[in-house]
Amino acid sequence: MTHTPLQGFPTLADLERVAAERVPDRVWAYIQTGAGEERSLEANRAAFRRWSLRPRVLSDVTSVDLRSRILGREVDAPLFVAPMAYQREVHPEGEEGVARAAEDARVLSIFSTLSSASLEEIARAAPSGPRWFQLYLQPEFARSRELVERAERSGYSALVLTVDVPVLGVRDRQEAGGFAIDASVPTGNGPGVVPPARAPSFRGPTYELPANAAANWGILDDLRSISRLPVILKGILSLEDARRAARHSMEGIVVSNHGGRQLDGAAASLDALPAIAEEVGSTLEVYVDGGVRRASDVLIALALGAKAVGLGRPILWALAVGGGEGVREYLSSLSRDLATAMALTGRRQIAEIDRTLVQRIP
Ligand code: FNR
Ligand code: LAC
Repeated sequence: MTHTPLQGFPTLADLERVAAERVPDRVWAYIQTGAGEERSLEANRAAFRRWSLRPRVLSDVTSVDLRSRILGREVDAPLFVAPMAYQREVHPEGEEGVARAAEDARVLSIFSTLSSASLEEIARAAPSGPRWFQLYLQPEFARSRELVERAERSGYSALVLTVDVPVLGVRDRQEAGGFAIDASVPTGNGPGVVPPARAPSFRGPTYELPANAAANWGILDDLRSISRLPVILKGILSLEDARRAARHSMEGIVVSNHGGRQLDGAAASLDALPAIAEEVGSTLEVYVDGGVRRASDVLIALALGAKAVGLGRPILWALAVGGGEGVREYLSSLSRDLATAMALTGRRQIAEIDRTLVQRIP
């Protein structure tokens, strides 16, 4: 057998443990942190444990097909790599390694405005994608517009507007570890690109934020006026906002609490999913991320109405341990485990994963 970077890490817990040893402590604190007491971070995992699977038997599972469509494009599995900033801090291959791995696996990947590599470098590393660009609004719309135009020119096929970061969440673990999200962390998309503010400033009697925080729903019309790309809103947790996204003709939403990194106490992504998917799932595509670790998590999320399921921190653990090759291996083992879980539940195709597959644990 040929040697692979993740060999010797039989469980995800092993991968996480070794990743912690491979990256500097401050970067590890940045990756792992949740906001505040990390209630929402923990809630994401706990939410999956409240559902069990109802396997069906004797369904001839000699052939299991994970292929799916995301906004019309065929992919090999209903998974996506969530956008995550600063990937060269985790491994020198950074976003380019992740992009190549996702392209090899024919899985959708999404890249942050705050990527270490430029969006053009990422596109060159994995030209056939599929790849989406995640936008953090810039203080001046002209700057956001430049990023959108560059993404469109470089073959990104959708825009993901992250809407849950008017200001960064309060992240004690990250701050204690000495990692500050500010201009001191190198990014690839140009010196003019600014991250969201770390905290509001008191300008008595009110607290003020920079203009990145100024957006309201009108920004969606502005985005439509400068780009023909589909727009997905990332960071929706309420039915009201999901309905509003549908009324604004968004192509998709990501039900997400940002991996528990923003508002401590916000609902677990999975808990918010079923009602939202039921209400708007026939109007736009509903995706989810947060706490997805194993194939059974993917099944539960799909059964509760997600069209595709996002992976955050496990991608960075695999990147830390094995570079792009590590990510490729993680994606292929997760896909294989998903095929196993489908065989064990009597589902041959993704379309056969429906609400009857899960039951709430009393
Ligand atoms: C993120 N996330 C994120 N989201 C986003 O829209 N833009 C970004 O730049 C980042 N950056 C980022 C960095 C790191 C280190 C992490 C862990 C996360 C949130 C990410 O897209 C996703 O919502 C969560 O990570 C999903 O939760 P899990 O899978 O990490 O539990
Ligand atoms: C984070 C921001 C950058 O979660 O999205 O770290």
